[in-house]
Amino acid sequence: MSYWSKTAETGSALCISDILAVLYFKILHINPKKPDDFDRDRFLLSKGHGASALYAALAERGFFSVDKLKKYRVNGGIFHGHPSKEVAPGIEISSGSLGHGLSIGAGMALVLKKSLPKRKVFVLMGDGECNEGSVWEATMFIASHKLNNVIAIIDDNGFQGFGKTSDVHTMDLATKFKAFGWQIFHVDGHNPVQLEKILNKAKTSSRPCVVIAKTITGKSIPNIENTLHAHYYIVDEKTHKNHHEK
Ligand SMILES: Cc1ncc(C[n+]2csc(CCOP(=O)(O)OP(=O)(O)O)c2C)c(N)n1
Repeated sequence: MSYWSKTAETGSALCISDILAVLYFKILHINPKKPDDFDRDRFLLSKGHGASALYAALAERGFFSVDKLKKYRVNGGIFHGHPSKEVAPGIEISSGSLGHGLSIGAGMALVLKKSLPKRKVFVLMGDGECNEGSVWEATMFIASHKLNNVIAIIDDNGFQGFGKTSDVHTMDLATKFKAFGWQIFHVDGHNPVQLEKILNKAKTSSRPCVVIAKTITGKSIPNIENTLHAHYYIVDEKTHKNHHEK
């Protein structure tokens, strides 16, 4: 999709693709034929700039046809660089302005807890996104309302827009979430078996959970993996061909 549209944020999408594959094929209680069914789990992509991974997961899961992915970020296209709820079924929220997904998820979880407590709200955030103060207001709110139907997932790739996350703002995410009363899980964000196991465990917790997933920005394109450049990289002809031939 990056190659067709000649647009970036490639690394930010590749690092969450394994997480989305496990969520959409193993974890979420959803029905592509009834995308608005109240009795469904919700998945909120709070780090909206990883949108291409979300569109691909929704297409593969049958919410719309895979050909539509060619309509990503092109003139006359359908899919924007950040998700818009209106453009296709299965997109739960419009996102892109970082730091809002967990608050929106908190509201959804509060309603669901009263009406359908077994349904979960999953919110995927970036590690850099967790610099936003609103994330911590939501964290407090969720703990204080005992919303154990919230599962936050942090894409912990160690990078954000302008550098390494540890250089921009030192934060021990696990200690912080723990201090607010959340249950913490660590997982390799590229190991589908482990991801499935941990996410299923988080579903049975009596507390709100955060799954800190160690990921690699630019995963699967060796020359950009684990670099800041992955964020801005546009897939070139050679890389596109290599991946197609595989
Ligand atoms: C409120 C807000 N501020 C700034 C941006 C610009 N921005 C887009 S992506 C990004 C980096 C986010 O880092 P992280 O959450 O770690 O995502 P990753 O780099 O891992 O994809 C920033 C600052 C934004 N989208 N929203």
